Amino acid sequence: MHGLQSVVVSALLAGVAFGAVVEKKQAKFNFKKFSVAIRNGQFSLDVVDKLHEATMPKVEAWMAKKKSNKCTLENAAIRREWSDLSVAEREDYVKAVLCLQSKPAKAPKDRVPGALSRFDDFVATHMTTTGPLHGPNQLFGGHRYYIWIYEKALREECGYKGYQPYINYDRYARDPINSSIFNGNSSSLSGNGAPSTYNGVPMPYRRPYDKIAAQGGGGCVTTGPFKDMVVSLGPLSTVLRGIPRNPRADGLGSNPRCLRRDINKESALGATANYTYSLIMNHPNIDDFFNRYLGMPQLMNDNHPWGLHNAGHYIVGGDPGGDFYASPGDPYFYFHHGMLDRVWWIWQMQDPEKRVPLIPTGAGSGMPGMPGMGFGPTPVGNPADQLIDLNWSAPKVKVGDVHDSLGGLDGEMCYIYV
Ligand SMILES: *[C@@H]1O[C@H](CO)[C@@H](O)[C@H](O)[C@H]1NC(C)=O
Ligand SMILES: *[C@@H]1O[C@H](CO)[C@@H](O)[C@H](O)[C@H]1NC(C)=O
Ligand SMILES: *[C@@H]1O[C@H](CO)[C@@H](O)[C@H](O)[C@H]1NC(C)=O
Ligand SMILES: *[C@@H]1O[C@H](CO)[C@@H](O)[C@H](O)[C@H]1NC(C)=O
Ligand SMILES: [Cu+2]
Repeated sequence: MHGLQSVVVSALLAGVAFGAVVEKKQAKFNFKKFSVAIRNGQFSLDVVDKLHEATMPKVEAWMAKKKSNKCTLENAAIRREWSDLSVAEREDYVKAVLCLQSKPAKAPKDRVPGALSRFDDFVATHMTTTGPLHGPNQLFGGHRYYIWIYEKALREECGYKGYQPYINYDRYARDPINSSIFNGNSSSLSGNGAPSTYNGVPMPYRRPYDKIAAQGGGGCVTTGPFKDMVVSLGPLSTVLRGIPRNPRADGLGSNPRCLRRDINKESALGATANYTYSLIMNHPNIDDFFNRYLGMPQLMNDNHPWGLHNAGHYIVGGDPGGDFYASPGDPYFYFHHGMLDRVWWIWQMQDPEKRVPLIPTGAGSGMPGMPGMGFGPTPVGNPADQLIDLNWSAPKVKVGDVHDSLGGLDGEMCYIYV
């Protein structure tokens, strides 16, 4: 089912008045009307949401002009913000993730004995491809493809009818623990970890704030749908102490343990809408945008100078969420990278013709915000032809083929954010 249609159906099930759109679904795309119909009225539009809306005419003009394939705005899938889903839709999403966690792994057993489920296949893939996937050429496109493949698995293997939700950090930054995403009830992604002696995350070279202080969690998650989840792969570069070591040096052995988190408001406050807006609008150069996204150069005399990527990761931190290699082992990962993908998309759409093909080079990145972050192998030849290799999880694709979320992969990749 196509995006607009499936949202129409689920919005109807959720009791949202949506008749006009049902009748006119073949008519010209009307983002404004559409977005109003599916938003959670509890949240007003933040400055990035407003920018997003204001950008849609550029998207429409570009789609009308570019050589079309089968992807159109009318049939594009729609990725929505978590709180814009109804409670029933949130539960459907959670059910699909639990389903993926219950299906047998496809990763080769001899190479990845620690992959216990289809969900773990994705974690393992991220671990075996961490280097190239985080090089400047692939960080954006590689993660776009990775999330898209995960979304496909939820839909095709677990019957999920929606699309991958994203987290608009700004909605939760002031009280993440009490939010629809982390309050620990049945329609959340589970809650905080139990108290522990966790110290927080060093954020070197930022002064005077060079650490995301722990906020009291760090132990096992005890509430919500993922409280009994078995984390098996890793750790490889954990921010927590006292995690049992993986039996294999590459972290791919089986190491069953609980999901640990420190839901962290101090981290989240580095991802409020004003930071995101500034990231998008004040960095027209692709390398500057890439660097700021990763928190480089390090901000001085700023209360929350982490950079959007770090800030979003350490809202949960913990294990494996705070592990550079194994972080997709916390189901939250896909919400965070969904938002990052939305941010990149809004950045691209400020000038689609020019910006869609742009690939960061890594120039001027200075000290990395996380170990290895932003530093993959130097590409040989045209970076757009570099292959994104997700091992057993997906066919290899060229970086340049996933830069357009509205028509990449010959039109197979076709989605927008609302
Ligand atoms: C969550 O909300 C409750 C009551 O609404 C409040 O007492 C508590 O302090 C809040 N928790 C946090 C971490 O802000
Ligand atoms: C869980 O929390 C969310 C956010 O506060 C709320 O909308 C929902 O009704 C709660 N209950 C259930 C069963 O999900
Ligand atoms: C965002 O707003 C906060 C709170 O007002 C402020 O401390 C911070 O410096 C702002 N950040 C940016 C990038 O404007
Ligand atoms: C996965 O892909 C990476 C990147 O191409 C490659 O280096 C690695 O050997 C592959 N690993 C496995 C287990 O196939
Ligand atoms: Cu990653």
